[in-house]
Amino acid sequence: MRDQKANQSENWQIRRVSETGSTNTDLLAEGAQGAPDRTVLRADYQSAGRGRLDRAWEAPRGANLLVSILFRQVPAHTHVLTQAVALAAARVAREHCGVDVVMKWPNDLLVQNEKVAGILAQAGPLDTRGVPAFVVVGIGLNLEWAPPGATSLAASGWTQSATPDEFLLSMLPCIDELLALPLEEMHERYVVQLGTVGMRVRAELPHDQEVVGRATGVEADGRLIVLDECGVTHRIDTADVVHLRPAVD
Ligand code: BT5
Repeated sequence: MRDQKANQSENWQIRRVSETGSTNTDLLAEGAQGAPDRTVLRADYQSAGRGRLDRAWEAPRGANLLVSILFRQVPAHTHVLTQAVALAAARVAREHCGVDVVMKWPNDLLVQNEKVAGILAQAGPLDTRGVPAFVVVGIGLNLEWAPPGATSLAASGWTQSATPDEFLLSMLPCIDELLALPLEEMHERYVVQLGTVGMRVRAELPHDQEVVGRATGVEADGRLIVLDECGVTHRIDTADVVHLRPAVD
């Protein structure tokens, strides 16, 4: 396995490996060994890339961005970190590559309702106050390749291409900027980018349950608010959300 320092900046310790199992798994292990805040690990290829709920994340060697970031400055609501990574990726897709990306709750990036990126956040061990010592946020973003049913920035007609390194190096200062914002402003930016609010959605919950209704907002703690057909409001922590159509009511 090739392992080289790709870049060192003031805030970020960036490493690139040609191949690994999962960059998230690696950084969770490195975090337990004391790896510093804002350690970044990017792989050209993952042999065991992970999605949420132990699903697989696929990408051919070198085609897409596969990267994880370790944060030791963990805010009270850890989802702020995933939101910052998602917002930064959406901004680079738009400003660097010319592709308008919509976010789907909690942290998927879509182009025309097809997934172009997914995020997996995993917490390290909890300290005595119940706060994780660190959080690892991994993003897989399809630059050049996508599986059937998903899309890539290339297939979405990017006006300017980006290599995984170029995309990553553009994202990192955006993450710094977003995490420096007051929490309310960060929340507002997230909600504005979120295509989910105002849509009729199906939220597929754990244990084969589901809620269908209108997504009306997101709580400060990251939970999605869905008003179902019976007028019952649900505050949803964890689910796979399907955008059905814009809500008319
Ligand atoms: C996610 O999970 O969307 C989170 C993906 C996070 C991947 C990154 S890559 C760097 C870091 N290291 C890791 O090991 N993981 C992170 P989820 O919402 O559960 O979506 C997973 C589902 O997306 C799979 O079951 C497939 O159906 C689909 N999928 C797999 N590869 C895909 C791709 N390249 N593009 C779009 N969809 C994909």
